[in-house]
Amino acid sequence: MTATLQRVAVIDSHTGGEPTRTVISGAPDLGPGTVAEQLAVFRSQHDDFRRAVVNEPRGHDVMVGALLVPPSDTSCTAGVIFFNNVGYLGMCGHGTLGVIITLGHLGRIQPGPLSLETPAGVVQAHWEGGDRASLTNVPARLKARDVTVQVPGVGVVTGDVAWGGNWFFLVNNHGQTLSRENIPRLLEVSGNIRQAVNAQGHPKVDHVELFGPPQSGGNSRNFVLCPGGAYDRSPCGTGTSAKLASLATRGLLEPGTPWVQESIIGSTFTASYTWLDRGAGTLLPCLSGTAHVCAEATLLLDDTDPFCWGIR
Ligand code: PYC
Repeated sequence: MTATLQRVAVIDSHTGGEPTRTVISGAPDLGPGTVAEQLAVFRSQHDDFRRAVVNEPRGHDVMVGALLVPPSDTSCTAGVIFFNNVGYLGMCGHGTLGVIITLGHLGRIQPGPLSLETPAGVVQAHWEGGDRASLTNVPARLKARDVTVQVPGVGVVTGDVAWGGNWFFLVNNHGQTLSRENIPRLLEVSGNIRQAVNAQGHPKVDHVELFGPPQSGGNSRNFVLCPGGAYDRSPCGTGTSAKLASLATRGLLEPGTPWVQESIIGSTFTASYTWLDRGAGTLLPCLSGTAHVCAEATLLLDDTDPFCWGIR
């Protein structure tokens, strides 16, 4: 059989330890339209490409993909669609920082402001030059506070359902130690919590965020379970945004006051917010952090390879 070899140029980066694989060229044409419309085409017609880029044997469960696409909003530098081992993300904070540092590495942007169109809306960002960037996320809000769930193997847990570009369940009273040694147990507990909260019929929670005391000078440490079962090595940009919504709505954090969120491996994002509509409880989170480019590669997609489209 003659192989059809598709070449896909990617740049890998990590943001506080969490990987982003930015697809530069070689992706399917998703046609015209908004980035949300292009995502619909990606999802319905090219899901095999998503699997090939982020899943084994070329990727792994932690990898988040970022496909650069033409923006429909001409004020934007680029459109970007985020995806992972099991599907698509409306928005991704660490991934946005990774894409900005990648665009800088490619010489496609200069230090200063830029806008990116995502399926969840336009994100304003700023590249400081070097490894530091910031972004103003899509509006965040607290949807339901003090939701109580009975979790098998854990007991009664109370948390908030909040939107930060993805849906989160935010938990303080989980009774677990947030340490790297305890990660297998944290994965089990957060997985059980997600199952229990989703059985209650809230907006489908795709991420669970457990909070504990800071360990390296921040305001709080977190552990974030991602949709495909991996944990976020970064403090999770959309998760930190959801946390701001919870704190702000409870009157525990004033607008403009910095909140330093530590990840389970000790990397940090510094975040703050302004109210978008105080009455409606919507706010604009602003996040800053660092990302580093760590590889330039060409993926080879050989359609005679039985595992060409990923193992999953
Ligand atoms: O930073 O928003 C984020 C994120 C979502 C999933 C992994 N990272």
